[in-house]
Amino acid sequence: MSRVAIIGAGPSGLAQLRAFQSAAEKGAEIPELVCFEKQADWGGMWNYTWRTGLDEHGEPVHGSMYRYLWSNGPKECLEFADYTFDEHFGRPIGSYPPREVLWDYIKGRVEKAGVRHYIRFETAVRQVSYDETSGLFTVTVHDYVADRTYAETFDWVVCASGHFSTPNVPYFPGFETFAGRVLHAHDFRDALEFKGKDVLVVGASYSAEDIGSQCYKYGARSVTSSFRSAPMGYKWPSNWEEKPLLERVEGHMAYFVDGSRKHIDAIILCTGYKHHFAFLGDDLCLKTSNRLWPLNLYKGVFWEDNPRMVYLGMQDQWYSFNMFDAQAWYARDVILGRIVLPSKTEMNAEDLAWRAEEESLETAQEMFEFQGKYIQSLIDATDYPSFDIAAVNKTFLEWKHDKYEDIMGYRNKCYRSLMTGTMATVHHTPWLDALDDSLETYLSDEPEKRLQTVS
Ligand code: FAD
Ligand code: NA7
Repeated sequence: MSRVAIIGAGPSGLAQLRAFQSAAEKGAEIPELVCFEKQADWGGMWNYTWRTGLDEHGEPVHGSMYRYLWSNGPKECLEFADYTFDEHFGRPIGSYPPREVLWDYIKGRVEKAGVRHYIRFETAVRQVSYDETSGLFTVTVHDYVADRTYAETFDWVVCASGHFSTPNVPYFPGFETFAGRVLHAHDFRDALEFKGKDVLVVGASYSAEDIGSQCYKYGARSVTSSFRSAPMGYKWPSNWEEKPLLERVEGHMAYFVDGSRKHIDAIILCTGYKHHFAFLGDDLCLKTSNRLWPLNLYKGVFWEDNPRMVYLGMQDQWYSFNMFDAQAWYARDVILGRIVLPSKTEMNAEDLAWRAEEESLETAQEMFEFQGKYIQSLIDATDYPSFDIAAVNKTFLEWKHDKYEDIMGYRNKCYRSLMTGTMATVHHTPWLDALDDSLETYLSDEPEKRLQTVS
């Protein structure tokens, strides 16, 4: 029997386990699966940790999520086609659930599928190498529970280790003597730390927008966001100012390239992440920036130099959970021999055609439509339940519009499920007033009482 190693039990790795389990449920013979997960529990990024820096075993902390994080897009755009929100919660909920609620949903599907026994927790992958002669991969891991390093061989490796954990940290002159705290978004955990402070966020994408909004919501005195290419351009609250790129800092003063300056207590670098695979050598290692079409991956999944090396979830993400599913189902069918891969030349030609199209995209709408088209091409080839991708694109468009209308209020909006037709319900407390992000409070019927610490 062939053996498949899956690296990581986040949404992508779990999608791979669920894809195989669903085939087995329908009578298929599946390979032996071993999923290595360095954390003690599943859910990847959605499994919150208070830790920063190194974890309890000395491994780099994977988590970049922070307290009070609510979904940054409508849940209707990420819904699993084979396990709906209705099925999980048994009733409609809001469109922008907090992290813990989404984690619960992710767990619900894999608990139902019964795939936990495939996972070796607290086991970090140290090295993956490929032997041309045997055609096998050797995966070397460290089992922290037994404090033992061992190696096993596999026919396929599925790398689902995520790409939002290794921070991209630029340097600005004066950082070494800045009078406040400098941190990257990866290490941000609790906005209350910045209550009453003048906060500078550097960057102009999701993390800058959301971490700045968190700081505003939990009582920062002011928020300044500094962009390199273009401002985010939302209608910010009066104590939020967008500035061009930071030039340098001196004491508590930040200087910007337009010559302006501002008093700052803390700097949060929301400057993105690096695709980083410490366990891979150059022959197997994906090297890319965060973009919609990384090169050398046929179907966005198969490493063209050695297609038995599979990558899931490596694209920049408009779509997330259901895209990982589409990829995992496709990869499963290749591994099961149901789909045969074309020649390397053909794979590469298709890859380059997607890249050329990606490079022609200009607007956000074109970008999520591109990703939707890609997902459609994958699900058309497998038995993953089909869903209305054009309608998901429409929901993305409304979401973009809602954000430009009201950046601090868009999370109060509701959308219809594209899987079940169920309309989301208005949450009992508007997002800006909802300070407790626990599952219990979110799912209760009572409007929230304000957190003692903030009032
Ligand atoms: P991850 O969730 O990162 O999981 C990878 C897993 O691999 C982890 O469990 C990790 O421990 C494990 N791993 C890594 N290296 C090793 C190793 N060497 N050995 C063993 N195991 C290893 N997406 C949305 O759809 N909506 C959102 O609102 C949203 N918000 C986000 C907010 C933040 C702050 C961040 C950082 C991301 C957000 N995302 C959001 C994107 C998020 O990354 C995806 O939703 C999803 O978690 C990606 O799944 P993944 O399995 O590919 O990677
Ligand atoms: P992104 O989306 O990759 O964005 C990174 C941002 O950081 C982007 O605005 C970049 O500016 C900016 N950046 C990168 N390097 C620099 C330097 N040197 N100076 C100034 N600005 C810089 O990462 P995010 O963390 O926002 O989002 C990642 C995921 O986390 C996402 O999926 C969310 O769901 C949560 P640019 O526009 O390139 O000029």
